[in-house]
Amino acid sequence: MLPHFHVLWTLSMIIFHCRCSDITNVAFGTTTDGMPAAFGDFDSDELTDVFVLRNYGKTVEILLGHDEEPLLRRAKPPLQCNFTNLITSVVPGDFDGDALMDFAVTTIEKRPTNDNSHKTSYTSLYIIWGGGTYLNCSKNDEPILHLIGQPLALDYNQNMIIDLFGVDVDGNRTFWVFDSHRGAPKKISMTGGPTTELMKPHAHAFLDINDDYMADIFITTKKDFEIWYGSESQRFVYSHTIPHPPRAKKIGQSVFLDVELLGRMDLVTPVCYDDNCRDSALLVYHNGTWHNLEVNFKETNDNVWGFSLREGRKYTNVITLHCGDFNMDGYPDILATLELSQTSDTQSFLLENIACESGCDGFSRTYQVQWNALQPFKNGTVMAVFFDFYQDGILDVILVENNITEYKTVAFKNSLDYDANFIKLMVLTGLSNNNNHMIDGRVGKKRRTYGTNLPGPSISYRTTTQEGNSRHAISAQLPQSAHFSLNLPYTIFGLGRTPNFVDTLTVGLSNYSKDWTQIIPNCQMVVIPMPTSQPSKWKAQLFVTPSKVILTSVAALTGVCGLITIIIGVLHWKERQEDKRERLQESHRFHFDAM
Ligand SMILES: [Ca+2]
Ligand SMILES: [Ca+2]
Ligand SMILES: [Ca+2]
Ligand SMILES: [Ca+2]
Repeated sequence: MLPHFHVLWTLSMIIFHCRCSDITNVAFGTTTDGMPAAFGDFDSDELTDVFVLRNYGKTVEILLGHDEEPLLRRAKPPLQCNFTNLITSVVPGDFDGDALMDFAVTTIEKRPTNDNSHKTSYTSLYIIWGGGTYLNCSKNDEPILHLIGQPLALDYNQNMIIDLFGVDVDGNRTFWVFDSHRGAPKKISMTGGPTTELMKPHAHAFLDINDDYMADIFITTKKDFEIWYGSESQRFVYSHTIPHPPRAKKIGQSVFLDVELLGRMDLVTPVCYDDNCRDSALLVYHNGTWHNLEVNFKETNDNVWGFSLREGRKYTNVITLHCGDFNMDGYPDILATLELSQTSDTQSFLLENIACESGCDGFSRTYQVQWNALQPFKNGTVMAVFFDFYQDGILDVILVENNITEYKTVAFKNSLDYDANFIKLMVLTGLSNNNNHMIDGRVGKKRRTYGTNLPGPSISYRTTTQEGNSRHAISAQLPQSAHFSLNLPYTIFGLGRTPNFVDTLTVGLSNYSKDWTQIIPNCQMVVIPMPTSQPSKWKAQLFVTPSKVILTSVAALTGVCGLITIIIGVLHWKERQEDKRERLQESHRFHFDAM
């Protein structure tokens, strides 16, 4: 009886799978001291890897994604580089066009407390050249360039080699354009517009703002926000400024989101109307004015929370929002870290995008703090960011917990109680290199890589919902790269319960675009936009992910088969017993007859 019970128990575990949300062990194993700094698929196996900082922020290491536990683990030998100074940012990208992922690392020297001039706090930038399976750590005394503050990753000249934008040591706005020679990048000044001093920390972004499929630049300055439109001939042309939100004492990191699910990128900015953020708000810039979404930060017990902003602290030194569709209804949700006071524990919360009943400055959507959505993770979380651990299109969450002195990563599994549909899409640089070794694919197939993280593409879809309404959504890939913005290298669109095909999916970059029609939901799509100027030749690789319903059906079917086998076995055994008995009776009868 015992083995049968065991089988049934296992089956029920598969069917009514565990709703445990804390998957730290499954996700990280014992490596929980790596602070997430950036995402990218370093080894080109289609599983996203995490760039983490260890050793008090002086070592950068790549935790490779796996499809078995632990889902993120150290490579053997470890993919890591050590620095003498504190690492401030990590920017993955292909900086030499060999189709393999490299990454930029910025470090900063702590300046003496009595020195307020920026001259002593140069940022040193190093490029770590990647070889697919190994790293070429650069020497600490040989940074490739110096700058002030952190850079923004973009592709200045649309050659799929990643370039950088920032402030040079003389205080000028500068592009650093990389080529295939792995030498010092070409310096190009940004000219033809305002020269206002840039905000530090900044929330610069590289994305298509005016819907021409050419990525533009959004720049945060000390006075206002600037928009520079991308153009084929002159690269970037100054367009206009957006005023800072009026009366805001603190301005957090802006993000671009399709808040109302109308296929429009809105500028969303967290602000505080007082110095210590007891009076926090989430604003959206639309039609020339700032709208207050009137987010209610008051808990049911009357505690009023505000954005956490603590100078010099990991992750909370700026107000950062991390975006993704948590409940797969199509509307982008937000993860933010809040606090009750400057001395209380901080806590990261889900801000769910919900319909606005009244108010919200005329906006049809607002955000509602879900106080318990990330249970059991509560006190002391300083950062939360979306990550798809199981490659199933459902965004889970990586959190960082701070217990007095220690920082520790934990993982939260998002268990939706319904079968939501999605589309997951990643646009690669499309570069390939015949000199590269073939890479082991996940299904044992060897293949060449098609490049890596690409900032700037715009991704949108149009479809008709089950209710017959048309729906248009838009997203930008990797628009930001500095100050732990932790953008994922792919886009996930939640489609709600709509199991229909998506009518049109559009990918646009470098002034070109391509439509794909009738896309099946629950597929993961990788777009290879090569050659850039001939969209008809752009390729898309599809990976279909079986939905939960199918998996449950398979499990149920297996269960039924198992049950039938057991019944057959039992009946068979009974029949044999009966036969035996009959034979015995027969033989008895025979003896009796013979007598
Ligand atoms: Ca990988
Ligand atoms: Ca490279
Ligand atoms: Ca370039
Ligand atoms: Ca949502």
